Amino acid sequence: MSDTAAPQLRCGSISLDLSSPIVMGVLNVTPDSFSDGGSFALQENAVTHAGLMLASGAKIIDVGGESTRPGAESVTVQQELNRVVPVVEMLIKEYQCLVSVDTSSPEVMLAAAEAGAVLINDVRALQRDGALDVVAKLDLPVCLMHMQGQPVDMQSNPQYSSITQDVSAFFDRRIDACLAAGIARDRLLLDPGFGFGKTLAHNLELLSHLNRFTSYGLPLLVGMSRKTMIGQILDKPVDQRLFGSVAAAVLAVERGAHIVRVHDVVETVDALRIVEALRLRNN
Ligand code: 8Y4
Repeated sequence: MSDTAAPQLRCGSISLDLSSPIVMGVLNVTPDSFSDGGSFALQENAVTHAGLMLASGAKIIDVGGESTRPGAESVTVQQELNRVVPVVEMLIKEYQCLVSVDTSSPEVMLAAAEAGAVLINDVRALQRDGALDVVAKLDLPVCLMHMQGQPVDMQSNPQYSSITQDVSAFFDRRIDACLAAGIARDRLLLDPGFGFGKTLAHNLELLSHLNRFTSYGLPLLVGMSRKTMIGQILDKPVDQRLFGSVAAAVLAVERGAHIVRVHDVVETVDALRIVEALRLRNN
């Protein structure tokens, strides 16, 4: 197997250069209460926030309408469509930016792609009925993320014989399933899924050995921003995890991550520019 990912990722008509680290900005369109996410105010707000992230150096905006936080309840496909599709449309119209859609529903993948999304980010790695076929037809890049269990119960008692081996075996199975469904290998990205059915020890082992996953020769995406693992190490609530999250992003890129999914774009972009300066100096 090759040890270097393709330096370019084809996303629709745009080619993303992965030879330096890419920041993906998180755009949640999940209302906390009172509305179903279809409200115009919430959508306007989301678009403004995306504009700030793009101006700060985010190269991709990841739009999600399903909360996959530990213990989160599931949403209907219609709720997800109402939340995600108008925002994708507005982002393309306003900024002509690269939009990724964070979804596991084939209906949402299709509708978001029609609205202009060029990357599918699926925390369930195309395991829902119909998802493989839709992505094969769309011919868009797709991120295959590892998760043990489902969001509602994934943190109850995560267990592995060896986390890196288990995650690799999962990647092997999902890559095979994608190829069998007619998805080209150069459409795939991999993500070990920090926090998705993992204890702190599991997450640290994954981060420590992240470079093992570069042997697939596929782009690696990671998300640790503000997550519980950062909170556990720092013993701090979600609004005080900025510096820890930035450190985690730096460590991940040092270990081979190509794309980092983050909330705090300015800070992460600056930190990664330092990493990049040293990398260029040493090459
Ligand atoms: C505070 C902040 C507490 C964030 C929890 C969270 C990933 C992902 C998520 C990831 C990829 C989250 C959609 C979870 N995490 N997609 N999505 N990789 N590819 N939780 O790690 O941010 S949502």
